[in-house]
Amino acid sequence: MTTGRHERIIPDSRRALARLISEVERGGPSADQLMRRLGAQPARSWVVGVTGPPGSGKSTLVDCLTSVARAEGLSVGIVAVDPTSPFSGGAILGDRVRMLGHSGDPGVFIRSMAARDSLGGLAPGSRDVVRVLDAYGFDLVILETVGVGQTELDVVRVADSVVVVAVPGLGDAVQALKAGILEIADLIVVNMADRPGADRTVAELEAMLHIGPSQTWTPPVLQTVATEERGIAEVWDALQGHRRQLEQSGDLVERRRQRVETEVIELVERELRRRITRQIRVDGRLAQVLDDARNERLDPHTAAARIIDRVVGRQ
Ligand SMILES: Nc1nc2c(ncn2[C@@H]2O[C@H](COP(=O)(O)OP(=O)(O)OP(=O)(O)O)[C@@H](O)[C@H]2O)c(=O)[nH]1
Ligand SMILES: [Mg+2]
Repeated sequence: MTTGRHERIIPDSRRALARLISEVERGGPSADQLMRRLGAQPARSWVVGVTGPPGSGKSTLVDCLTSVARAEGLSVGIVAVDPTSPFSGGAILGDRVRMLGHSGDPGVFIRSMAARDSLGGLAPGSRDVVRVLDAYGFDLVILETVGVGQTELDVVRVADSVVVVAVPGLGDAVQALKAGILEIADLIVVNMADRPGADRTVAELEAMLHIGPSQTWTPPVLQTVATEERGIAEVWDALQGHRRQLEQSGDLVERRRQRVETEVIELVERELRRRITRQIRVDGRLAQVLDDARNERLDPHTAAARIIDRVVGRQ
């Protein structure tokens, strides 16, 4: 499955791949070097993001989708971002246990990683991990993130197709809309349809979708019972349909270009933040500016402008 171009960087064995990913995940200069050596490769994997509230059945659904993909002969790389939220009790173990069905399969690679961003954002290294899995040659890469805070919105920065998982009842559909999640959904799955209220939740979600601006793609709202593998074929078909639409409309290329642009900007921001933080530590004048702001001798805007002028130069 190794691509010729990256043979020296991307290993053949799973164990070596796992080590490489750990290195990427740790971040820092060596991860940065590694990602540079990987080069500007065209994305080849189809990246599907699965997000939704804690415990909505995302991992179970990912497991089902993996089975379908394997039956079609596709190799699958899975990244499950472990939440750091208080709702997450047992999630790490849960993911591992449920995914054991595929653990002996050489066509499936499963990786759990921590969402280190305390604000609930996507783990900074997850995009790089997806890129490594892509370079390794997985046909399908699935990224599971828990929809808490920003994470569920961040997944769109990595995925080609975004599946939002909801569950029946309790106004969850409305909650989801509040988080702005419907705007990023390419497909909405009401899982646990064996529970009461699934039809109503579907109707609510569909009604919300129709309020939005007219788009080239209206996200289908589907029902599943992931534990019984019910509705999975329909989800898979809808995903294929979305992919075809992305390819035919040219949106896939556009999405990916947009993502790379965002990534570059984010890398610049991160590096600048690192430099500024470091310089404040070693440069007495900068520390003084900060101190003046803290003690209200200087307004925050002026203080920020002075720090920027000194670190990156005046515009
Ligand atoms: N009744 C019912 N239970 C389900 C269904 N899908 C999943 N579950 C159960 O719901 C629980 C949570 O499922 P997970 O797949 O771990 O959910 P998750 O969204 O990945 O959970 P987190 O990663 O912790 O956010 C498990 O006990 C599953 O067996 C379903 O369709 N119906
Ligand atoms: Mg899970």
